[in-house]
Amino acid sequence: MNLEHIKQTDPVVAEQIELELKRQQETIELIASENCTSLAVMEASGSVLTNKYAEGKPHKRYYNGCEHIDVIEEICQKRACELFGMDHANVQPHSGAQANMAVFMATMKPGDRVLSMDLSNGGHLSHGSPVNFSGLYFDVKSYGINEYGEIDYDDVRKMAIEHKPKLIICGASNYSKIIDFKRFREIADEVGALLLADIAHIAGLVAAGLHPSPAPYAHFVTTTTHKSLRGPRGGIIMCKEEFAQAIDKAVFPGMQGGPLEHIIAAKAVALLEASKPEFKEYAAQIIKNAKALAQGLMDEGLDIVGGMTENHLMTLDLRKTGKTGKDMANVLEVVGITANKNTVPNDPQSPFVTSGIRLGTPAVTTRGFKEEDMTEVAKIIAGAIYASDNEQGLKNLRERSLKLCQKHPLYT
Ligand code: DSN
Repeated sequence: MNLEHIKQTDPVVAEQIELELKRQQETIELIASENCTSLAVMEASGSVLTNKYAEGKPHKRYYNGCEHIDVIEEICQKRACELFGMDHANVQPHSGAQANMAVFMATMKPGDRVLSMDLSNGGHLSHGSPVNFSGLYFDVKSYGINEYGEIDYDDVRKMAIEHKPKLIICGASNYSKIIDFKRFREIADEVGALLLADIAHIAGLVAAGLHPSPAPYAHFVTTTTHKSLRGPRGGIIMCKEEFAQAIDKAVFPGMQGGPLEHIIAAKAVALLEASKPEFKEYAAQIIKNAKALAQGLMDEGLDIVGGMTENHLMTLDLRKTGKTGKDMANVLEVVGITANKNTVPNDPQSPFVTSGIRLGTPAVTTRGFKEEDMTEVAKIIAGAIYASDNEQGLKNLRERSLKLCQKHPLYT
């Protein structure tokens, strides 16, 4: 990676970038929401487009000099619509949270009611957490998952009938089963609600046709672009044509100023990459790797919430080991595996401690990990959890994880 100019101008920042590159190269990344972009995506996001103000929409800008920006943004919109089968795309949201915020703004007034998945059951902060704008300004009712780690659709329906929400949100940050978008739409129709599918986590799987698409059912589809879709950090909103104007207005001038056109270019590149046959193979391997990891962990005697995963992630349930998510995520870091603590259903621990660890395979799959590597990763994880106090044992495990990283080099 060429850092020649930063090194001259700001050696302190340059050094930290180099160290971060080394950290990414030498650790096994199992944070389910992270990935490693292509160099093409990175070049676009570090391009001269960062210099340009382009408030407004293609051909309706508040600034001059947008002729190239317009082409890029239109290509990005078109690719998003084609890949996900939706009528309209706004590719300007800076993040997934802002994409969701724009849908709230386009569809509701403060105080209106939303039905969404509870954060501690796998939902997202911006779906109605009391500490987020969504929970502060809207009346939120939440559904969760049952003891099998699944959404109970009958319960969602019951809640929808009881609470009559204006907006129902499906899609999650930590849910390992296939989401039944059709069922959600039937529930929404029964109570006259609009349906938002937030596919941030599974976007790459949906793009590859390996998870059912929400397109025939959802009025709005939001996503981030940096998770399984493997693009730059950012968000996209897609919707049916009838909502296009309201969505565009909510994004700008509703909540954002100038769009990040360098990131929009990088989103366009990522969307093109995601439309290729190689990406379908990549997405299929993400799922195979997740299943191999889950199987490996269960073979080591560990519990997974809901058992076998159906997508790219899973939550390790540590309750029977007597260890906490917080401590074990730190121990995994010692052995060169990055993951995050996560609550499990009916977690006896607080959200800051937790009894679980969320694990996902998009990033390691990008590096080229295959099923046999995931079985080794499962053994390293289990070894670290069972022998978390054995310093020499952890050192040995660290060497094994480093070997896997060297077997699958990143950005070399
Ligand atoms: N923080 C992301 C995740 O880890 O799932 C969601 O925004």
